[in-house]
Parts: sequence; C-alpha cells; structure tokens
Amino acid sequence: MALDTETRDQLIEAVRRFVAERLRPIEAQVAENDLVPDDVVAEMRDLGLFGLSIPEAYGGLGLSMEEECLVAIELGRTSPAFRSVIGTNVGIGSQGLVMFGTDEQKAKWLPGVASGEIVTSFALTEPEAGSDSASVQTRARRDGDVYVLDGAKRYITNANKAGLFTVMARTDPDKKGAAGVSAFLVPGDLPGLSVGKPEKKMGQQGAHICDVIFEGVRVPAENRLGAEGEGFKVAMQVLDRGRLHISAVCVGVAERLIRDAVAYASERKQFGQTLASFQLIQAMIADSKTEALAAKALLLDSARKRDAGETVTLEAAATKLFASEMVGRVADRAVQIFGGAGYVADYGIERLYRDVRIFRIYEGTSQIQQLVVARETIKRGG
Ligand code: COS
Repeated sequence: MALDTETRDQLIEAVRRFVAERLRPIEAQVAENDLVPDDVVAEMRDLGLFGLSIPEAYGGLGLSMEEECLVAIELGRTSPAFRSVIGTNVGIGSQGLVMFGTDEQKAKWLPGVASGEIVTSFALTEPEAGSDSASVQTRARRDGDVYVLDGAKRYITNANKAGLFTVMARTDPDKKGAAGVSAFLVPGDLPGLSVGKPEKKMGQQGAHICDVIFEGVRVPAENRLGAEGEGFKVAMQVLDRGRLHISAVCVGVAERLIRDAVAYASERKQFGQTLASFQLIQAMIADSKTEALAAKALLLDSARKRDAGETVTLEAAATKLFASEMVGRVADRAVQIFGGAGYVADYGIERLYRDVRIFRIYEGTSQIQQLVVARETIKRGG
C-alpha cells in the first residue's frame, strides 16, 4: 500500500535526520568494533525500519517498492553496515514469507519480523552453489510430518542474529536443477542448526555473514514455503525484489560520496585555487552526478513498474547491474578527488570505497545480472 505524500515525506525526513544525527557520527566506531551498538538497533526498531516492507496487517509500514527504495536511498547515505541490520527483515529474509506464505505462516512470524524482535536471514548460497544457485545440495528429506535438513549454507547475512531462516533445500535428489528445490521457514533455535563465526571481510564491518550448518534439523512440514519444487522460484522472486533494494542503497551511497567529494573539492586549495575550480576535477564530479541521476531514474522507474504489478526480472537485474557498477566508479572518483586524504582512514572515503565493492557481487554478481538482462531481452524479442 502506498502512503499519502505527507506521511511518506515525514518518514523520509525522520530517516534522513536519524542517519545524519545518529548514524554518521558513529561510522568509524562501528567499523572499528565490527558492531552496530544495541541502542542504535533499538532506535531502528522504534522508527519502524525493520517493518518497512511488511504489510500493515502484520504490524509493518507496508511501503510500496518505490517508497521502500526512497527510504533505502536515505539509509545509503551512511555506512551500508547500518542498512544491513534491517536489510534482511525488509528484503530477502522476509519477502519469501510475504509473497508465498500461508495466512497461518504470516500470522505466526510477520509481526515479530516487522517489530525487529525476530531477525530473518535468507539461506540460498552454499560452498558449491554461488552464482549457480539452482545446484543447491542441502537436502530436505521428508519423514512423516517433518522434513529433515542436512547441509551447509555460506556467507549468510545476519545468520548470527537470525530467529528465522528462509532456507532453499533439495527435496528431490533425482532432479538436479531448480525443479528439485523447495523453500522452508526454519526457526534459528531448532536442534541441529548451528551458525559459524562471522567472516572477516573487506568492508561493511558491523554487518555479519556466517556459515549455517544443518545436521538432521527437523522442520515441521507446515513450514514449507510454497509447493514442493517451487523453492527456486521463491528465491528468484525474492531476489528480483531485493536487487531493487540494493540498487537504492547504491544510489544513496553514491549521493553521499558526491556530496563529500564536492565539499572537499570546494575547500581544498592547490595552485592557489579550490580543487572544484579545476576542469579535470569538474569532469569527475559531472560523470559521477550524471551516473547517479541515471541510476536513480532507472531505479524509481523499475520500482513503479513493480508496484503496478509488472514482472521486473529484467528491470531489477538491469538496475542492479548499472547501480552497483556506478557506485564503484563514483567511489573510485571520490578517492581520486580526495587524493592522499582519500586513501587514509580519517576521512572515511577509503572505507566507503571498500564497503561498496560487495554490491557488484551479492544478490547476484554483475555477470549474473548481464545474463538475466540478456536472457529476458532475447525472450521479449528486444
Ligand atoms: N522469477 C520467477 N521464476 C524464475 C526467475 C524469476 N526471476 N528466474 C528463473 N525462474 C524460473 C525459470 O522460469 C525456470 O522455471 P521453469 O523450469 O519452470 O521454466 C526455473 O526458475 C529455473 O530457471 P533457469 O533455468 O533460468 O535457472 P538457471 O539455473 O539457469 O539460473 C540464474 C538462473 C543464473 C539467473 C540464477 O541461478 C541466479 O540468479 N543466480 C544468482 C543467484 C544469486 O543472486 N545469488 C546471490 C546469493 S543470495 S544473497
């Protein structure tokens, strides 16, 4: 459901203030400690951020895709690790349940997801199934009124906090590809489920990814999400949506980097003039601004199409491809404009440069997005 313009603007303004006053001042501390403090997470809950995309009937804000993207752009104006705290509940961790869950499943889980009491996680990737996600090997064997899960998932965001996982597992070992995969809602406290230590990463300290191991985990059959064999489609539709959300974060970080670069270039003097007065600096600012505007326009157009009920597999992949590559170039130019100051830690530019690198990889690499765009374009005949 879409908000009225006034309520939407108030929400965006509240998030903008929260980012500027609460999150930006602690960016370096969060990166240093690899932890978003509990009181900040509590404030995110109070703002309703965990429930942005959860229907109002279950206690969320029920934002449209366009509205969610506008909020995600605001959250992108600070370290992406903060967005990651709420990212799985708003996106990949909850949307399988929102789109494919039964009324009983939704009533049981969604209120806790919307409030942030339950953190959700999306468990698709495995050691041998990254880009080739249809080849998941985690097994779900039917045994009476339960499925028994065995296997391992890798690089699972927020796994160490998750109370509920959406897990893609193979119910039919005779079917090798997508057709043998089903989706399950797996509570984090079931016996036999264990979570590894958070990985040490290039960037986004404060956001955590871990292995998840399933050893004879008995999941009630009523927790299956969608029909048997439909799990891969559940995952793909969750990702279609998630790719728009990630693109919004890319736009937000790009806007932040451009502002920081312009502020620095307007202050810093060389050869008796501000950097901003040099045309070679201006060219970098112009390229970054143009690309960020283009990404935002593509994003909002794709989000509106999804809100209108269109299938946006192509648009979401194209947007993620463009927006994630764009923010990489913008971050690179920001380091260049800052010069030596862009390379040292004090200014935070090198941190954002590292943070944005993952956008070209997770929720589908740029190469996977190219593949999806090409396939869909060929299917549509142009
Ligand atoms: N929406 C609905 N259904 C979809 C879909 C989508 N976006 N994409 C694929 N499907 C369906 C197909 O229609 C097909 O169904 P049928 O067999 O009934 O026709 C089935 O799913 C298998 O699709 P496909 O043959 O295209 O599967 P592939 O193995 O070729 O994989 C890619 C397709 C590569 C696009 C997919 O594996 C992918 O997106 N990989 C990246 C995964 C990813 O993003 N990982 C990040 C980790 S999660 S943070």
